[in-house]
Amino acid sequence: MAAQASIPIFTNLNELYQNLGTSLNHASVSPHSERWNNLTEEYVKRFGRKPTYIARAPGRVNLIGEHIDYALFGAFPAAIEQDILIACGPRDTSSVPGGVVADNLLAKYARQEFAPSIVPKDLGVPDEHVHVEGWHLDIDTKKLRWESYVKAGYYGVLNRYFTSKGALPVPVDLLFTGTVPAGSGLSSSAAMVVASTLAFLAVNGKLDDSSALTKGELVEMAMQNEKRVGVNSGGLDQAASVICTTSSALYVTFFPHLFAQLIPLPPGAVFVCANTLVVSDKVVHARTRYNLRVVETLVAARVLARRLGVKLQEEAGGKRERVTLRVVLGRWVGETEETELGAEQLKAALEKMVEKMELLKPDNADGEEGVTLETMIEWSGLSKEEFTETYLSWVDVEATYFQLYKRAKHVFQEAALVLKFREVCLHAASAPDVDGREELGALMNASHASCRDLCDCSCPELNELTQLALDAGAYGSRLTGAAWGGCTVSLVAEDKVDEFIKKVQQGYAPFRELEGDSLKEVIFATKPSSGACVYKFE
Ligand code: NG1
Ligand code: MG
Repeated sequence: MAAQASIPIFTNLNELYQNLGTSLNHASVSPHSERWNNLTEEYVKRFGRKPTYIARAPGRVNLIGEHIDYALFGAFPAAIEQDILIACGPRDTSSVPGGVVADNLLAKYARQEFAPSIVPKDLGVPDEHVHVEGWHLDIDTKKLRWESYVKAGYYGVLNRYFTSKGALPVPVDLLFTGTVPAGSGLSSSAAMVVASTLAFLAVNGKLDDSSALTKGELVEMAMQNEKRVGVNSGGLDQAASVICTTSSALYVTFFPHLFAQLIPLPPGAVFVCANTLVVSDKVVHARTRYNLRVVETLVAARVLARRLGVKLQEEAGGKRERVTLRVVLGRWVGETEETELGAEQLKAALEKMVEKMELLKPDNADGEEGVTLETMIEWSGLSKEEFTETYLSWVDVEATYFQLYKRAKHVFQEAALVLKFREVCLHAASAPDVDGREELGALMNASHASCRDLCDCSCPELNELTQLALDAGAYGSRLTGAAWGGCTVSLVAEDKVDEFIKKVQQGYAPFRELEGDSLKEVIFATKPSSGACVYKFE
């Protein structure tokens, strides 16, 4: 299984460049060497010695399956060429143990210095690897700060591998460079966290032996790490950034545990990303957007369980459960550990469940199809205190009306679309006469509609850009990532890409004046890139 593989460590740059593949966005055959060499040279200039490693993690484009990873349903991302690179090396040993100097080639991200401290117990998000005492780093969860992602990556490494008694973490110098646009839905944040996690692992000698982490373990670690920034995300981005390869997209699912399957895309299918240029600041808006979706989805799962007669753990004498929609679905159709639902059965169950969504619709909606906090608490069957402890104490959210019906319906429908998308790709790969692109396009359009109307994570510019893409001949087009801005992804015939890009450029006002590299930064074709890796200087 793809998640069991070990993390690639290269000692030969040509092999590494080959693994990264050719670029769709640069004319030169080896577009990589310039960036990697430049980063190394700058490191030497700034820190006075060569780095010992460079860690790389790519951004990703999610082709379908939005806002369902945290309900533990599968998504379908591919890694993209745009990535984060971190050159790193130990500082002289007289520095503070574990102290970090983090510098960035982009001048707008100012140099940061910080050091971890040992605290009696973990102060952040609970983490199974944190022992009685834990390492602590101050992370600002109210503002978007670039070093927060560096600290988040460091957190897991510190608390998994170091105690106050054994060997201490080495002090490190880091130099960052990146090509994933921030706030564009292409997951610069996960690329930052994954690359940082890898850099700290590498400098501390934790990748040296063959018993080092598997890709799956790195994903789990990066997932925990990224939560420290204040967004309660699922694992889609980290899985894509770590596990993807140049030949395929990734079907990744999270129940009962992380499972990743590489799936080839049909020949002649090119995915074009177009950036609305509306920057989505997920951290600042987390309480009314992303984290609110997480809470709405979880509460919907509890209410649905009660209304379908699905048993919660506490009814069998267990602890109060924060059940997910995936778990409710499984229990509803009698899934057990031994009879885990296959893709076909899961799709059938999802379709049956979508029919049940009326159960979540209020007779007298307080607002649209939404309900107030009071109604929601009543529906949950919990006291106000119990409800707060289970659903609100670990996350900050705000809404007048909570949309349980719309969110749950989105999740089940979208999860079914992902399975259909996967099926079409597999079918097209096994039968040369099957094209598949029209069908994939239709599924992407359905997903966009659901994100727009039920998940409410679109915005006027995303709707405009997807429509322009369809008018310009795309098979399908949708928003990608958490959204409320950021990018669209469109499925386009390989031989029509240039024409497509021209048409969209003419249609979308913010693109009209752009040319050359500035245009390529906002609308570009992608093909799957390879996942995270490390280069070791010898
Ligand atoms: P982006 O696009 O990186 O903000 C977020 C979440 C994912 C997933 C998608 C929506 C993070 C790190 N990632 O992605 O887990 O829920 O939104 O499908 O927050
Ligand atoms: Mg992100």
